[in-house]
Amino acid sequence: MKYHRIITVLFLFLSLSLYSQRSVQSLNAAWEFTSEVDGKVKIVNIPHTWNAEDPFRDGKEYFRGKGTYQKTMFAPEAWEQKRVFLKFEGSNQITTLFVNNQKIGEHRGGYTGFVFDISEALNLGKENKLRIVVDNSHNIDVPPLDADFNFYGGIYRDLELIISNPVHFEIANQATGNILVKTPEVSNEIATIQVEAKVVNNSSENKNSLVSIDIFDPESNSVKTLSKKLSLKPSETKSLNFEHQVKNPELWSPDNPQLYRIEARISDQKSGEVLDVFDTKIGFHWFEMDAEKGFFLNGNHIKLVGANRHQDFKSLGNALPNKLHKTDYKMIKEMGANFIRTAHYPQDLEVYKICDELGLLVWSEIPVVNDVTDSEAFHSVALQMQREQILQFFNHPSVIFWGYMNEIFIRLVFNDKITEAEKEAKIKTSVALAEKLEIETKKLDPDRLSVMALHENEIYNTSGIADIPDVIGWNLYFGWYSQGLENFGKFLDEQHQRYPDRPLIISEYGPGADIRIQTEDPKPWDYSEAYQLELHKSYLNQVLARDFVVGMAAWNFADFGSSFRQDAMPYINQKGLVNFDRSKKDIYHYYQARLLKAPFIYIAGANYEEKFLQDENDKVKINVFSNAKKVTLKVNDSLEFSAEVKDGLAGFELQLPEGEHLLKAETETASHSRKITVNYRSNLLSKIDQKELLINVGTHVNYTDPVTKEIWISDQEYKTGGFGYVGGEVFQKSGDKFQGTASDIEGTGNDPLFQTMREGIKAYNFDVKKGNYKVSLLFAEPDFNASEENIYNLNSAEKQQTINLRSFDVKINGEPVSQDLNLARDYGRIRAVEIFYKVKAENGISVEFEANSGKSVLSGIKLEKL
Ligand code: GCB
Repeated sequence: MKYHRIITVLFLFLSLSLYSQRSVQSLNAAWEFTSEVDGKVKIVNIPHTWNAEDPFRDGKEYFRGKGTYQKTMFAPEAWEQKRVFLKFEGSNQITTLFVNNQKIGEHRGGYTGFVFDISEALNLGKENKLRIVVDNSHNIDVPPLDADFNFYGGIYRDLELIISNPVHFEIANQATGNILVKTPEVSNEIATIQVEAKVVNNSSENKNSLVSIDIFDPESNSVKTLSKKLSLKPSETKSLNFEHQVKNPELWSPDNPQLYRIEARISDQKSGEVLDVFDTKIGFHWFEMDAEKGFFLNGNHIKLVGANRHQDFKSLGNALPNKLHKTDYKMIKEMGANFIRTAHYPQDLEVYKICDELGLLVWSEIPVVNDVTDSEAFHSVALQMQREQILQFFNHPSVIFWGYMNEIFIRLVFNDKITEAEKEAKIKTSVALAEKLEIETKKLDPDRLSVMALHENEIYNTSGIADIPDVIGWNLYFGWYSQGLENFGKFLDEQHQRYPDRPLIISEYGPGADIRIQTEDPKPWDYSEAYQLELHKSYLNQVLARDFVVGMAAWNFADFGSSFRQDAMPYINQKGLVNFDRSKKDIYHYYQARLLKAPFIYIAGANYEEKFLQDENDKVKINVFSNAKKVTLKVNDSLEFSAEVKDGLAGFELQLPEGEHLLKAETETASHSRKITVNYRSNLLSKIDQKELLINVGTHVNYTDPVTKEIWISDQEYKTGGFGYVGGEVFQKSGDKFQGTASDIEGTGNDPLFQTMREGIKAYNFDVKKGNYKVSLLFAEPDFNASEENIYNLNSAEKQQTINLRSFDVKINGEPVSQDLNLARDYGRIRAVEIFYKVKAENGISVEFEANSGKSVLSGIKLEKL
């Protein structure tokens, strides 16, 4: 008991002594939340968004409007001598704070932090009413106006209550309490530190204090203490500057991210009482950019290779606990990357901290994406965002680029209704804004590089906008939105030749990939993991072959939510190297093989363990990713093969009998195993008693249903004695995309299975033995263009709204089973329809399709023995 009391007293003493300085605590728990959606009161915790689900259910119709958070907070009398602040790390996108019904302030913009001083509005010794109204409606004066990601509304990052002494380092401004530490000159021998601290006196008395700066090295040894006396009049704020030169600094780099610590302190001159303490970590480095040779850090050349990262996560929207932010960046580092772009907005503070610690170089940018409003208000919010990101993340050595625009002309280029005059005006206001942002960036931070990302269009050159920043980022999608992987390198060479003084970086590239879709014969837009590998491998090689290309950032580290997308998985952009829940796609491991220095080996095909070969003469293709020169592959611990590794990949072609096989890939120092199962297509009908046969009609890819685990194998033409289609052709909505239709198929989660189909098909035959069978046919009426507004997908074929109703009869072995089957009329367009028929077969099964109008279609077929 006694012991317990001592602990309590000690605790009180400790917390009081801390409390006499600055107290920072979260104010995340238990807010009463209501939104305009239903007006119902819910109790929620921050981080919170009201859009965690609806963008994935309602697409573009997801709720954008107002949400209100309320709670009461008791303000003790002891706060009489204090200042009280609310610090928001991020709230999307216009946030208004009321305390006891008095409006304290409003903040515009959803991706940077901001602080409100609520001291004057509080009733001490009483409960106080806090009300925060957050609005994520489209607002023409707040960027982003339009983008390929969801604008999740809510207070989605931590909310802090800060209680400070009246004399403190400034908290309520755009830097949200950050003290700026500059390192203008760094070499191996010496590093200059300049600390700029603003000290505020919020009291009604003159205050004499001592401000000191302690510098600690990465091993926590004190390097230097600097101090200055400061006298402040009531309500006065003064800036203090300190400078010190550190000899033989331990430099920061991705391989060796050494961090120094600065502790800034204000104490009362007379009593010595500590009034405020602020801690920040810094790193020493210097860098240069050369349009011919690329990026140099601390005198060493570094090819920047990494990824872009969106901040949302499956089922959470953008309201992530800090742990998940950290996990993402750890995964990026473990992939071997040294570079990250926080596309398309500043991210959680935690992100910059973890990048400092892990050694990841950062391109941080503000969300001026796709379009600009020609208004003073829009320009000023954009400028404010840039100021906030620079001031808030200033000290982080990981940041090397400040970005301020992404594909700013893309809306313009795809808008055929815009007049020439309107176009000119748009270009003018965009260039004017870029110029202002450039000036502001350099004014605040002359030592870092400015950058913007462009899409593949001449308008960036002709408008002059590409001449404004230090570095140009190209978002290039050759092999996806435009054709030909090799055109990527050609485009870069041409740009470099025309603009030899312009440093170029590849700010985005990548195809959509869905782990349910597998093939050994990849084609653009089939969403297979194999095509993802082909594209990334080619881009990596083309960048590594060009010294003048500063680096590359894959689009995207993870799949992310995008309400207007109708890809293989509706409402999700699937260009991630990992899935929306961060489970890894194969390509993640390919990057490991290309980038890691530690021994690495991985047998590709985590989602492709069941193989369907033609027969015993056919071969299984196995890719092993490794950074060794040579790898061996053991099969069932008996056979052994070896192959050279080229571009991180060793390819094996194995002739294997049907059944399960254990593969073990080895180098001298690493190994990896995987089981595969081999099936021969030539035997599938004779084994129909044991296993049903499922065919993904109208496509060259296998599709795995993630729920039933059924594998729908790629289609084949009928040959006597086997199974397959007769007549018709692969349905492709647009010529160069092997995708079928891009629409969200209603009534199924297996969209890709229904999106691809064979049109004009005459029959599907199975040469099976006499018996009772069940034949299931899968259909979807594709003639409806739902992706019209997907500006990234548009091509002329897609623009045509073709709504042809089609009708056809289905017969099985000559017997009519469905007559005048009109999918649109009977089931609706873009809806998954599955019909099974029970069949008595005497001598094989032939499912025949006969069109009455338009062309027949078939998406899938399943044969089961009854
Ligand atoms: C881009 C955009 C990015 C999109 C990406 C895509 O160029 O900058 O926001 O998500 O393309 O996947 O189309």
